[in-house]
Amino acid sequence: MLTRIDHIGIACFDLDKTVEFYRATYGFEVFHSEVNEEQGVREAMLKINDTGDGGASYLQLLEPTREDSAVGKWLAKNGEGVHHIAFGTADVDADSAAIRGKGVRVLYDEPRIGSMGSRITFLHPKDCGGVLTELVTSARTHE
Ligand code: CMX
Ligand code: CO
Repeated sequence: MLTRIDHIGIACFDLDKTVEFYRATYGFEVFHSEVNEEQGVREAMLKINDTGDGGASYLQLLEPTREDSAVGKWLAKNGEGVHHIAFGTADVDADSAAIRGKGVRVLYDEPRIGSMGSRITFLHPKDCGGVLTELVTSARTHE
């Protein structure tokens, strides 16, 4: 069951500058940062609030590490902006299987590793009304 908005993914050209914008404008601080080479991103997670399911909601600021990555290609085409939304679930395997059964393309056969050791998969934006949609099980839930 999907129980929270886990994060909103925002693509940017300059992560440090974007982190500073969110700090100076809203007072949001970096909760966690990492490079995910498989996804081709350098990212910062800004925690916004805890959620009723024991998880939390974040903004995920994303800078591409290479031009041919998903975020690099998207930025070249669209410029900076909202890249994807992510729903949190205690069981990404069960939810992605159920959603695949409804005819929505799930991009990975097996969930991959996302922010903070989470397990993630994506739904094709063309099957979701133009919204790239991620499903996340946080490390706290699956460890
Ligand atoms: N939101 C909405 N539509 C998108 C999109 C996005 N983020 N990215 C691509 N599209 C659309 C394109 O506009 C294009 O549409 P048109 O054919 O109408 O022009 C179509 O999808 C195909 O796009 P593309 O540029 O040719 O890109 P690809 O097909 O190579 O890749 C996708 C698209 C979704 C398969 C790829 O971006 C992907 O695998 N994404 C999942 C991984 C990811 O995004 N990782 C970064 C975040 C990591 C994290 O969150 O931790
Ligand atoms: Co994400």
